[in-house]
Amino acid sequence: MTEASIFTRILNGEIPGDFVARTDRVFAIRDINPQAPLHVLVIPVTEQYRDVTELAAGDPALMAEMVAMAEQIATEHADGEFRLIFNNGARAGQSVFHVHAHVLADLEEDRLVGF
Ligand code: DGP
Repeated sequence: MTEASIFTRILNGEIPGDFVARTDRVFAIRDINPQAPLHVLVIPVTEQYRDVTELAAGDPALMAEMVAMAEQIATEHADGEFRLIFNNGARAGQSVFHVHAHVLADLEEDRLVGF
């Protein structure tokens, strides 16, 4: 058996996490290294999809649930507008291969490029 991802370990309570939303299929935690005033990771409970390419092909409805959760979080914690970023592959900055979306909000206009 492969080792559980860091996000699964957070979900299971083995590692602390700052949860901001949760359904039976998707959960959201604050990023440990925030790049914006609001920086949350939206993550499917299943870790069967490594990246957004696999997720979109395997379960587009789950991807839509992630987008809906991102919108809900941006509305509750910011002004409702947000960036949604999937790093897809190590050379694109992906370090955790349990698919997740970065939700960035409360952005300053001069910091829109670079992450
Ligand atoms: P990526 O580089 O796109 O795979 O994003 C992984 C993100 O996960 C990165 O922004 C930092 C975050 N991260 C890594 N370890 C932890 C952790 O233990 N707790 C939390 N909250 N976030 C973590």
